[in-house]
Amino acid sequence: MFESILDALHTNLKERDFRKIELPYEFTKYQNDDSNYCIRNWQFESSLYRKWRITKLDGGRKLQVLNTVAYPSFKREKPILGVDILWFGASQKLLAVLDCQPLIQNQIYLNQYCSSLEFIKQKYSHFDNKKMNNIYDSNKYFSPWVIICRGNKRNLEDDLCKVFRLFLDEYFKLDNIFQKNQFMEESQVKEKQIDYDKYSLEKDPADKLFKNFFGEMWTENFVNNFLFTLS
Ligand code: BLA
Repeated sequence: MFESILDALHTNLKERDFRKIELPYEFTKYQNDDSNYCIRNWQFESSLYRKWRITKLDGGRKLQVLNTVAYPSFKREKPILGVDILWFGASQKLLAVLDCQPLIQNQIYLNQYCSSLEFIKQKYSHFDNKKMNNIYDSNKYFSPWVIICRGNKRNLEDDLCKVFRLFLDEYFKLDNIFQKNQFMEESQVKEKQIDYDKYSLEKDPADKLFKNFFGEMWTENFVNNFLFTLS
């Protein structure tokens, strides 16, 4: 599942001269003992992005996940791209979260870097769910325009890929429009990206899943050396 999204992302990164980073074999592809769960990961970098990571978790009919995070270079104050898409087979429920994750909550910064997501939410009203549960703080590294869909198979099949493509376009557009920092110094950007990884490590509900599927040791290594390297 989510192959078309993964293809769109890979194509975009290739066109924009991203370099693929070779990962340790245990991150490239890893399966649990009875092969019910298989995780694959990719990492890229470019002159503008210090790290772009992609994770695809295939749990057959039970669970499908696509997660991707883009960290711009420390020289750039641009938001982090954050995407978490989950399909729960048993309940036939989709959870999709896409955001230009702001480094600071300054109103002018938010308007400048995140507000372009508004038109996507207007166009695809099922993706205009504003409610976050209690895992993350909606005022920390989330924008007021975070795209959230708590949906069904129809949203998955009809809209998800279109929403993802529009979202990616908007995120890349920021590279052309805002080439100079206006709000932050390099050292502050670095500080915020470190804090983002620490915060995400603390909050990410995926940890429990991974430990169940792939064991404690593999998960510790994966979380510290792939997902949240700066933590
Ligand atoms: C929720 N993400 C979740 C949940 C799980 C994952 C199990 C809880 C689902 C539920 O509510 O039942 C799973 N997250 C994963 C997996 C990975 C992962 C498997 O990172 C693999 C790497 N999460 C992110 C990013 C964003 C994000 C980058 O990793 C930002 C867009 C958001 N995930 C996010 C949000 C929720 C969520 C907002 C809902 C929780 C809430 O409402 O507070």
